[in-house]
Amino acid sequence: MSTLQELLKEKIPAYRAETQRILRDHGDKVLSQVTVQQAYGGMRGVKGMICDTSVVEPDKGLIIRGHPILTIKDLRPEEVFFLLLTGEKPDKEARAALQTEFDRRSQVPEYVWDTIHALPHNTPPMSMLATGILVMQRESVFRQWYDKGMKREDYWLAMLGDALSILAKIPVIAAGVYRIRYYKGSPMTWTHGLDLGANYANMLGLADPEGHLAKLMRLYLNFHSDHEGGNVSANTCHTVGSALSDAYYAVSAGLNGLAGPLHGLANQECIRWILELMERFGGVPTEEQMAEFSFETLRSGRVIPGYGHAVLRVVDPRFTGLHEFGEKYMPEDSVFQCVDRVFKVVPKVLKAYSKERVAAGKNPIANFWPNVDAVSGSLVYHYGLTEFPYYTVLFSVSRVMGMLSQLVLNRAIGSPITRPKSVSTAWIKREMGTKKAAKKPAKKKSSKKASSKKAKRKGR
Ligand code: NMX
Ligand code: MLT
Repeated sequence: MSTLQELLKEKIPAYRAETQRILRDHGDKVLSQVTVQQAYGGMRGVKGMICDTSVVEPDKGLIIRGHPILTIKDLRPEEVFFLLLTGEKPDKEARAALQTEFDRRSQVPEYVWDTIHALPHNTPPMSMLATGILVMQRESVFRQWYDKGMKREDYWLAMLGDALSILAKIPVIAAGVYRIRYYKGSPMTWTHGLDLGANYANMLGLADPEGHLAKLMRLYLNFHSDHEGGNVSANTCHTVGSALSDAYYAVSAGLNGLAGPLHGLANQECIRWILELMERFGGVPTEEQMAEFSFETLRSGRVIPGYGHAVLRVVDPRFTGLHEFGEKYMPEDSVFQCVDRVFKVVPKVLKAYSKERVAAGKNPIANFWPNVDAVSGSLVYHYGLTEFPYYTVLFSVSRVMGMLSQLVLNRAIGSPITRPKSVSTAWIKREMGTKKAAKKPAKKKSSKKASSKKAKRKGR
C-alpha cells in the first residue's frame, strides 16, 4: 500500500470530483429546516455541515469510516488516524512509514518548554497544553507556503505536514505538562518505534510494569479520537481553519472548546463528583445513598457529569468499551466499583428528575445514559494518574486526530469560510408575528408582509 501522503494524493481528486458532482446534482435540495427552538438551542439536530471522518448515530454511537468504534478498538491510534483520513486501515508498510514520520517530527522545540515553564504554576493543564500548541504556530508549513503563494490544490498537503507535526509532538507536550505541573521531573522524550499510546503512557513516567497503562492509553486514544463534525472542539477547529488559519491556530482553538465542563472537562468533573460521593459516605455508597447524592446535585442546579448527550440516545459505546476494560483489569478497585454502581443508579434518577423538570415547565432531559466521560477517569486513576485536573489533556491528545483529519480533508475539498447567518431577536419577533398575522384580515396581512419583505431585504 502507499504511504498516507501517497494514498491521499491518489484519493483527493476523487473526493473533489464527488463533492462537485453532489453539488451539481443535489445542491438545491433541503437537508434540514431550522426552528426557532433550534436557533436558540445550540442548533441541536440541524444538519448544516459535512464531515466524512466519522458519524455519530443516536442509537449506535461513534462509527469511524463505516466501522463501529468497538470493532476497531484494538487498532493502534496511528492506524485510527490513517483510517480517519483515508477510509482505509494501513498495511504494515504504510504503518511503518507513518511511524517514521512521527519519530522524525516528535522533537519539541525548546522554546515550548520555556513558555510552559514561564506560566504561573497554578495554570490549568489545559491552558498549558493549548499554549504549547499555539506557541509553535511559527513552525506552520501551511502559513509559510501560503505566504509564498501556495496553490489552492496544495492546501491539504501543507495542512497534512502541520497535522503530522502536531500529532507527533502533542503526546510529548501533554506528558511534559503533567510532569512540570505536578512536580514529577523534567519532560521525557519520545521513544522511536513505539506507538502513540505506549509512547504517551511511557512519557508520563508512571510505573507500568505489565504494560496495562499503555494498553489503556491505546484504547483511550482510539475512543476519543473523533465524534463527527458538530461537537464543540471539532466545530471550533473547523470554523477557525475555514478562515485558512493554520492547524496550530485551529487546533489550539478547538482545545479551548474541549476545556469546557459540558464537553471534555466533564471527565474531570465526573471523577471529582465520584470522589466527593465516596468521601461523603466513607467508601462505595449504597444505591439509596447514591440516589440521594444525585438528587442533591441536580436540585442544586448542577448537572451530573458524564451523563446525557447532545446526539446519543443510548449508552455511549465508548463507555461500554472502557467499562469492559475496568471489569477486566480492576474489578476490585473501589473508584471503579463506584462508577459501576453509579451506572446502575443515575439513569433512573435522571429519568425521575426529568419528570419533575417537565412538571415544573422545564425541558425534559433527552438522554439518561452515560457518555465516555462517566468512566474514563476512574481507569487512569487506578494506574496512579490521580491528578484529575489533568484529565482533559488526555482527551485532547486523542481528539487532535479527529480535528486534524477534518482540517486536512476540508482543505482538500476546498471548503469555504464558515459563515452561517444569524438573526436578531427583533427579526424573530417581527417574522413570527408575520405568521400570526396571516390569519388576520387581508389589509393588516399585506402591511405586515410588506414590512417583513423590507426586513428580509435588510438581511435581518
Ligand atoms: N444532569 C443534569 N441535567 C442534565 C443532564 C445531566 N447529566 N443532561 C442534560 N441535562 C439538562 C440540560 O442541562 C438541559 O437543561 P436546561 O434546559 O435547563 O438547560 C436539559 O436537561 C435538556 O438537555 P438535553 O437536551 O438533554 O441535553 P443537551 O443536548 O442540551 O446537552 C450535554 C448535552 C452533554 C451538555 C448535557 O447532557 C450535560 O450537560 N451532561 C453533563 C456534562 C457531560 O457529561 N458532558 C460531556 C459530554 C460528552 N463529551 O465528552 O463532550
Ligand atoms: C465528543 O466526544 O465530542 C462528545 O461526546 C460531545 C459530542 O459529540 O457532542
